[in-house]
Amino acid sequence: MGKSNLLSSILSLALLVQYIEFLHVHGDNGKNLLQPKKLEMFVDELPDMPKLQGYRFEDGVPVAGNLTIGMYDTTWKFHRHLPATRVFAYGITKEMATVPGPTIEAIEGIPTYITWTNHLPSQHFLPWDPTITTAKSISGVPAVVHLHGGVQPPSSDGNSMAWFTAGFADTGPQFSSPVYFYPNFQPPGNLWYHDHAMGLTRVNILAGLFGTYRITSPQETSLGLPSGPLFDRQLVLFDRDFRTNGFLYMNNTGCNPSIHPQWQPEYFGTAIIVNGKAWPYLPVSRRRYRFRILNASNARFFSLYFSDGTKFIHVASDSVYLSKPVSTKKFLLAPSEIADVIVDFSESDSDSVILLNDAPYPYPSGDPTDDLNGKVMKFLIRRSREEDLSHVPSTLLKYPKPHLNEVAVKRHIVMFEYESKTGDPTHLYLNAKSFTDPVTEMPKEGTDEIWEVINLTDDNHPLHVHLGVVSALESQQLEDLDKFKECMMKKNDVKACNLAEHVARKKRKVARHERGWKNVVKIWPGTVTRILVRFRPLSADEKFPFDPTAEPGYVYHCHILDHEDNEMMRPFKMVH
Ligand SMILES: *[C@@H]1O[C@H](CO)[C@@H](O)[C@H](O)[C@H]1NC(C)=O
Ligand SMILES: *[C@@H]1O[C@H](CO)[C@@H](O)[C@H](O)[C@H]1NC(C)=O
Ligand SMILES: *[C@@H]1O[C@H](CO)[C@@H](O)[C@H](O)[C@H]1NC(C)=O
Ligand SMILES: CC(=O)N[C@H]1CO[C@H](CO)[C@@H](O)[C@@H]1O
Ligand SMILES: [Cu+2]
Repeated sequence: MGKSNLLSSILSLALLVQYIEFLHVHGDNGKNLLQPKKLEMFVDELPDMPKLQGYRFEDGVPVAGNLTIGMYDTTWKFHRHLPATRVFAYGITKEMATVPGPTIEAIEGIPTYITWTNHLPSQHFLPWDPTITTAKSISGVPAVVHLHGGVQPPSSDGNSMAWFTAGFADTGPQFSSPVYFYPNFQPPGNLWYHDHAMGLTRVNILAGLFGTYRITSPQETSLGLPSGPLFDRQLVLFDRDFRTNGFLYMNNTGCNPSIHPQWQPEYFGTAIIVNGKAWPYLPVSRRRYRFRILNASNARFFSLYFSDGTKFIHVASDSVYLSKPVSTKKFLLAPSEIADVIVDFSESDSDSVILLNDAPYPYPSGDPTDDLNGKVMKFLIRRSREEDLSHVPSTLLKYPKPHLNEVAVKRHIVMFEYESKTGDPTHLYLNAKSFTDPVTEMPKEGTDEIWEVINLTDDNHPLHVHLGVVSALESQQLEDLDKFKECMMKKNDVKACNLAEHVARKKRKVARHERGWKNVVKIWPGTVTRILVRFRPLSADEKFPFDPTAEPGYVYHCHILDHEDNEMMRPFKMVH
């Protein structure tokens, strides 16, 4: 046995010992699960996460800012009647770490440098799965941060293989620098940062590694929307299950345990958490508020509406403003999608209103919601009316419209799910390729591309493309699906399988509040969805203010975290 073989055997053995120890501690598999109905609703006030400025002032002028944010092994109270829960959380210090992490505030055009540090322990406390393609280290829990919606160079994009452990003791093959550079050379809007380590994203985010990031600009301020810490709030929604002792619960038996001992295709929790509290309440005044609603669930879709029919006025979706406000009574948010809405409580007749959810899970064909996961949070509306100088202008911020005649390339992206003999999913691929297969997509900087995304599965997969912004154009149902799917499973060739013959005539229109530029597009089951991907800034510039062709490139993936980890993610490489 060669030296390196011996070394790798010792490493595998050490990991195995660590893993058996883990199962010993966490192997009760569902015993002592907390009945979520024991948690009284609307007793904790909605917290606001700490804010960090991603810029500094020099002589009264904002200039580039430097932050150091750590990942800590700490605890968090998710409900006043629940013991403190062990979490992994982002913060300036361990004492200041929160779930979600601090909100980072940046200014358009003023760069932010962030040094991300890892203070996580040697072992994870959630059931990761060593049999999927995953980052592994005996020196600690691998982690790496991706700023979702951010336009940043490849080395600062949080490539899944650029992970590192505590003290940078061990690093993934694509790791280059501990300092990340965020140019903020993009329009004002809502972003979020979260863990992106290969094969561990679902467990690291479930453990608490995510937070929001917003970019503002003077142009945005002049719109006159509700503003300031009281009236412009983040609402970060996610779902979790707990044990009676407060521990996070994640089933540690996979759906195909003989193939993948732990991996499950979708995590759902019964308790609905907003800004780190289960079913919180927020006292509000009779006036307009702005809510930036992020779905940070692993797999739960939210279809949100108010108990009294109060409307949402959408002003932006994901990281980009809409050109005009769009009013809805109900809307669907996929994992990692962001809705930025204005809500006017002065229109309400009652003194409280509940934010409800009725999206089946998995979406769209799973179980209906119930009394617990059908409720999100409560707003207590004060009697007195308050002066409200905010307003919603009839036009917001305008960006270049998708131009089909400028399209350089058309690609097909096909979503596959593979099953074991028992019919349970084993893994998911894009274009029938694993993450580690060689790069097949090489978009040219400064161009637009059409991607026809074909969903051959039963789930709605939110597709996320790093660096580029996307715009859904239309989607069409696929007919005679079984035949097409069978052919694709064998040949993986849309031409040979006569895609055109399977596309229904009728086109499904994109919802009005989703017609702008986005970072995540919902791909409905059994459809072909045409999306425009813009590989250039949203300004008039054709080039990014950095070299997007550098290593390690970028990725695109499904944003159901359990899918992304196994392995609904592919690399792409920009070229000049
Ligand atoms: C955990 O998952 C396994 C496999 O899918 C399932 O049989 C079991 O019932 C689950 N346990 C709980 C407590 O849900
Ligand atoms: C901020 O970080 C960058 C990159 O490491 C460095 O070049 C710069 O000098 C730092 N600025 C300050 C004020 O610390
Ligand atoms: C959040 O996103 C997940 C994953 O895409 C999705 O399953 C879930 O329905 C979304 N929830 C809400 C409230 O939008
Ligand atoms: C090709 C394929 O499997 N399509 C499925 C997509 O999703 C729909 C709705 O869930 C299913 O009915 C199709 O069979
Ligand atoms: Cu998916």
